[in-house]
Parts: sequence; C-alpha cells; structure tokens
Amino acid sequence: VEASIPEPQREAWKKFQAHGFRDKDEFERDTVRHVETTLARSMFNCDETAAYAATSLAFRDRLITQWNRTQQRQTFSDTKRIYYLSLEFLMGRALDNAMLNVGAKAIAKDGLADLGFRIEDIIAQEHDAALGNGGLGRLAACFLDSMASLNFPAWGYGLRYRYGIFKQEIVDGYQVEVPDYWLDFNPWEFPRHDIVVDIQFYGNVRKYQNDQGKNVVTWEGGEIVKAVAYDVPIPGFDTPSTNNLRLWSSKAASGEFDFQKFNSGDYESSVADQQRAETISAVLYPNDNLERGKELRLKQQYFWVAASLYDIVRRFKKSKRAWSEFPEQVAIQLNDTHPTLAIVELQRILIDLEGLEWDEAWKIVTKTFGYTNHTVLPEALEKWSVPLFQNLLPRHLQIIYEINLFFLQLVEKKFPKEREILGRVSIIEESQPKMVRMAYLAIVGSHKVNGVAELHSDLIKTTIFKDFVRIFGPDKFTNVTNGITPRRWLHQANPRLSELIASKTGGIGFLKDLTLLNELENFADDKEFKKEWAEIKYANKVRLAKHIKTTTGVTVNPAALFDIQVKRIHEYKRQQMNIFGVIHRYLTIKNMSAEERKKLAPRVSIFGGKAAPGYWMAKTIIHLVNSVGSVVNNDKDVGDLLKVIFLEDYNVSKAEMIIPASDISEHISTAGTEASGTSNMKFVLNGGLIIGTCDGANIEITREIGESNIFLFGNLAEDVEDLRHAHNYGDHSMDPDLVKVFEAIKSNMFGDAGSFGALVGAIEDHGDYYLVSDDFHSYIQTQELVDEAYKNQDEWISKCIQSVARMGFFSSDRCINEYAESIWNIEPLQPESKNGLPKSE
Ligand code: GL9
Repeated sequence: VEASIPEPQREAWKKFQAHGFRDKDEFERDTVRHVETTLARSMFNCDETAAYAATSLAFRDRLITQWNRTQQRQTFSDTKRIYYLSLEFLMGRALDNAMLNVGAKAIAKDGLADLGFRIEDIIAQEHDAALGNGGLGRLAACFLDSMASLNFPAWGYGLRYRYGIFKQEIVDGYQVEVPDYWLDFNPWEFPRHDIVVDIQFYGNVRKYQNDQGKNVVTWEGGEIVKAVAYDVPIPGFDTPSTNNLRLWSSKAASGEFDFQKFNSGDYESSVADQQRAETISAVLYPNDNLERGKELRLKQQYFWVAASLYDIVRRFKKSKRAWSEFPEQVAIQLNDTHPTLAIVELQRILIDLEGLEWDEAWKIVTKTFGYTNHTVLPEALEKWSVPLFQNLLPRHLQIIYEINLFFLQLVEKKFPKEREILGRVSIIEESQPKMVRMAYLAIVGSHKVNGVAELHSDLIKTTIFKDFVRIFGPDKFTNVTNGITPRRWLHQANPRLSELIASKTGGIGFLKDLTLLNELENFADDKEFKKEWAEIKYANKVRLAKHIKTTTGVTVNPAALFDIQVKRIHEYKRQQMNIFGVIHRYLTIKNMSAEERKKLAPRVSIFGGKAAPGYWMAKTIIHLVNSVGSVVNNDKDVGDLLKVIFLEDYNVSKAEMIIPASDISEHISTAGTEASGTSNMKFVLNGGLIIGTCDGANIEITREIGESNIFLFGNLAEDVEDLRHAHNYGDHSMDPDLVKVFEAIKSNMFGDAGSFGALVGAIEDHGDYYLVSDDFHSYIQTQELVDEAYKNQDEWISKCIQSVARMGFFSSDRCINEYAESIWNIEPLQPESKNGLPKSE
C-alpha cells in the first residue's frame, strides 16, 4: 500500500497506461520500437526470429498491463481465489493465442505484412512451452484459458522446468530423445527476483515446551534451497481479465556460490552445491501414467508445493482475516496426487508456525482442498517409501502419521466389526519398506474428490476408492467430465472452420458459449454449406500432406481417408492393435484382385506420440509402426491404397495442424483404462469422426452426438476382469486374423521378427492384459464399416456437421463452471470494462 502513487500524481500515469492496439499503426510502432531498442537491431538485420521476438514483446506489453489491472482488482475486491496446483502445464505456443484472445490478430497480420513478414511464419518461430507429458498437462492449460475467459480469479502454480518433455527424433525407425532446452528466449515469462521463498529439506524435528508451557515443534537444520517466481500472463478470450501462472525455479540459497568454500579454494564443490539446487527444477519427468518413486521427484513436489503455499498464505495474511475464513478466501485444486503434500504443508504451517490447535487447523485444511484423480492404472498411483520420506521431510512424515491415526480412529468407530478395513485404507501401507499412499492422503485431506469422465468417476467409486465411499459417504465423490478450450482447439487450430461456423451461428459467440454450435444442425443437409465444409477439411488435409512430405518424404493422397492416432504411446492405449490392424489390411490388399482393389477406399494411417524413455514396449511399438511403413509405403502393389506414417515429435503445436486434418481418429484403449481422453473431443470438434471403445469420455461423446455418428466396438469395462481371469486360466484362444498378422511378423516381413518378439509375446504368451486379441475382430469389422461409410461422402459430411453441432458440452468452460459451483464455491469477478481493447475477431 505504501508504494501506491498518491491521487494527484495518478493522472500522469493514466495518460500513459498501455491499452490494446487501437490500429495497425500502433502495433507497427511498438513492434519496430522493440526491434530497435529491446533487441538492438534494425530493418537491416531483422530476421523472422527477431520479428517474432518484437511482435511477442509488443503483445506482452498489452498482456502485462491487463494482468496488473486484473490483479489489482482482485486484491481490492478481496474475493475468493482458485489456486490450481499442477506439476504439468502443457501450454504450447503463446503468441497466436495472445493475438486471438485480445482480439488483435487481424491487426497484427496487416501490420506484419506492412513490415515485410507473413504472420504464419512469425507464429511458427515460437518454441512450444512443453511443460507436460500429455492429457493431464494439456487439461491444466485448457483450464487456465477457461478460468481467465470466464473471469475467475485464479492462479496456476507449477514448476519452471529448464527442460520440458524431450524432443523426439526418429532414427532408423527408433525413437531417440533429445533434450528440450526451451528457455533460450522466452518473452512470455517475467522473472520476479523479489519473490523468493526459502525451502527446507532434510534436518531434524525438535519437540519441547516453551516458556508458557506450550508444546512446540520445530524443524531444524538440513538444507535450504531458494524458490524464485516466474510469472506467465494468461489472457482470457474477449475479456481484459488476465490471470497468472506462477512457475517456481530453484536456486542455491548461498547465492552465486558459497564464498567460504570459494575462498578456501574449494571452488568446484561450491559450484556443485549450486548445481544441486538448480537440479530440482531442471527437468520434467517424462512418464505418462507411471510413477517411479525417485527422491528428486519428491523434492520437486515439496519444493513447488511449499513455495506455492507460502505465497498463498502470505496473500491471505495481508487481508488480516481470521484463520477460520481461509477456506472462504482460498480454494486449492490438486491436479492428481502430485501436489498432495500441500495438505500436509498447510497443516504444518497452521499448527507449527501459526499456533493453531490440530482440530481447528485440520478443519481449515480439509475445507480448502479438492483432489482430482486422473487414472485408475495401479502403476500410476503414487506411493513414497517411508524411509525416503523420513529423511527428506521428517516433520511432514510425523504429521502424516498423525493424520492417519485420527483417520483410522474414525474408521474404527464407524466399522468396529471390520478389522481388515483398517489395513486396506491406511495411508501407510504395511509393506517392506512401508509406503505412503498419496491418493489416500489426498482423499482424507480434501472435501471433494472427482474423476474426469462419468465412467471413470464411477470406476474410482467401485474399485480403487470403494472403501472410502463407505467411510465418507458418496457425496464426497463426484464427476467433472473433462473439456477443451474451443479457442485454441477450434478458432486457432482451424480458423477457416471457425469462420464458417461463425457465419451460421450469429458470429463468434459460440467460442464463449459452445452450446450455440447447436445452430449447425440446421445446416447438416445444406448443400452449399456442406461443400464449404468439405473444402475446408480437404485444405487441412493438403496442409498435413505437405508436412508429411517434408518430414518423412512420403507422398500421401489428400483424397484418401486420413486415419489418425496421436497420443502418448502406451500399451493401454493400444497403438499395437492399430498397427496390427494395418498389417491385416496390408495382407488383405495383397490377396485382392485388381477388381477388388478398385473398390477399396484409399487410407493413410497416421501415428504420432512419444514413448517414455524407459518404456521399452512402447518404443517397440514405434519401431514396428516405422518398419511396417517402410514396407507398405514402398510396395508398388499397394500404391495409394495404404500408406503408414509415423509423425515425429508430436506436441501441442503439431496437434493444432494434425487434428483438423483427420477423417477418423482412434481412441481405442482397453475399456476402463483411459480415464477420459481429451483429444477425442478435439477431433470431433474439428469435423472428424471417431472409432473407439466404450471408454472414458467416448461414452459421453456418443450420448451427445448420437450412436450413429461414432464407430464403437469392443468389450465393455464391466467384462474386462472376467476376460483377464479367463486368459490367466488357459482359456485364451487367439483371434484367427490376429494369428495371421503375427505369422507375417514372424516371417520377417517387416524386418527381424526378433525385435518385435516381446510385443507379440505379451499377447500370445503373457495373458494379453490389454485384451488386444479379444477386441481385434470387432475392431477390424468396425474399420470395414468406416471404409463403407467413407465412400458415401455426402452422408459422411452430414455426420460430421451433426457431430460438431452437438459438441457444446465438451468446452472446458462448462467444466470450469462445474468445478466453480460444486467444488470451489466461487463466483467470477466481472472486469470493469473492456478498457481500450478493440472488438475481438
Ligand atoms: C490422464 C488420463 O490418462 C487421460 O485419460 C485424461 O484425459 C487426462 C486428463 O484428465 O489425465 N491421466 C494421466 O496420468 N495422464 C493423462 O493424460 N497422463 C499424463 O499426461 C501424465
């Protein structure tokens, strides 16, 4: 407050406060000024990189002004805030998004043209911010966009990794990982060197009575690492509200280096200390749906959680309210169990540092937190070894034991006759060594637990968290089906389709209320509209075909059916079933007469996605796809009838190009394994149909768009357990078509069969855990239905239009409104005006 400018001087400030671009002159002036001053270049050495930098800085200036105003308004109005804690934010590129969200892309396009650049080339200069693995991280990014667009006072908290998810290169058909150093030049972050938090690790706990005879606990010694804040502005769409994503970077506490060590000649070890500290935020763990229990990962989690809570608590304390009001001011959402330590840390702050009684503190804690579960796969559920915990966070382990004690007492009281339940639900698993079960801790410490699609939310209630539903009652458990932001995934990725939709739905309002897409139902049979629709799809396919040509050298026919499966490579997602299906198709074509071949719909099978570096089976799948591709794509017999493509380095910006080009996309996980999936929503929203299992959000997509607009196949989740059981007891008769596929592989048709032995063996000999053989027949049959349906282009396009018309439910805006109402209990904070912003496009 003391830093506030006195009233008489504020006029001078207001005169020069920045606003949105009034016109292209203003944009050009700012951009040229950044080239000439910030970048110290001129028109004689301004390449595309420099033009990107200057354009971004010009937009950044606008965002940060709006950011400041939004923050001031939130502070003055003193309303509740949401804090979204996520170890991953898969943001992708920021410039295009910023241009569209502040409604100045047309101005920038004209302005850049005046300055001698094409806007597409400038946008393409940006390096993706890839601080995430897949769906979970991208969901967090979509949520940030929605929270800002809906004017919710919300902060994201994460880690500022120096290396995001690795870059994938394909060398001789194998995945090779290359580090993703993305911070060379990042105009979208603001270092806050004044916001630094000391984070403690290791050390000892001391309990004693103070002078007043009160029991106190202190955590002493160990080591200190500094957390430095970096802020990323998050602009809302068509609103001046600009929220904040705060990312923490680790730094040695002793500053540059330890002077004592330096002076005593121990220069190397002083530098080593510094590097050790910086290691904490150095790299994103590249696993998807897998936890490996490494100490550095736990360090990352505590570092990030402790810094974020310090920040949140400090902000609350400025309001001078009573602690009991904390949950009325603060809602913290835990994106998976990764930030579960926040529950323990808040309890520690309240009892050890603020002197509250246990019960009073615990009431505040549990009212504050909500926990989102994103998977039922057992290998993904986080567990930390007690000895490791004891060493790194001794005080937190004590608090966890205490939480567990009170919790188990409650359970015992409720179910006095059931001794076994205590061991089952205990936060501490009595294994060798003992383990802390993070999901159980998250449930016990939160007031709401949600899954991310209906089936998934039902499954967590009936399987992994069954006991907890009995203990806490069913109301603690709820569903919030995932969503996607239509701004990035339609307006930005598919501008022509967005424009066409706007022309029929009364403008761009549908981007803020996606249910307005409903209007399109009236055009599902409109000849002229369908023609334009088909032209746009074709143009998007031409664009992808060009990308395929330049990156793989393979020529594909844009008129062929584009069949796409892009997502992390994982056995449960069953890319192996897809490629076996492709082999089946190849064998079928080879056996056909020329007459029969003529009747076939040409198809391009496109794969993309990263395998975790240590996931050998996933890497084998990539290798098989590439090996099949090199045989099929060079087979003169086959020609355009079948092409097999693996797209290197799938990421957010590539998704923006790939998704609008699909005719059919594959979401074919073993039923019950994919919690939601979100790319299924993106593909349908962009006018592609999907082939999928009854899993995750596919089920709700079917309900919305209608059964006749989706190609569903395969066993149901409720039958999976029995099928697996049958396999393990010898009843595993292999599907005959799949047997033929395996024979082809074993005949070395796609290179040395030995390299694919494990993949085939997992199905033939090791129980076929993901039920590939059980679903193969219905998969192949359904693909034949796809072939048939695609031949009738007229009907196909009608299906696509009708589907898009019914996708309104899957906006992440709907999703955020549900969280706000049923979990966060928070209202939006309307901005004062669209101050200085031009009307959006
Ligand atoms: C995931 C699920 O596997 C997806 O089905 C779901 O759509 C997303 C978002 O809720 O969450 N859970 C999970 O661990 N990942 C998911 O994508 N994996 C990562 O991205 C790390």
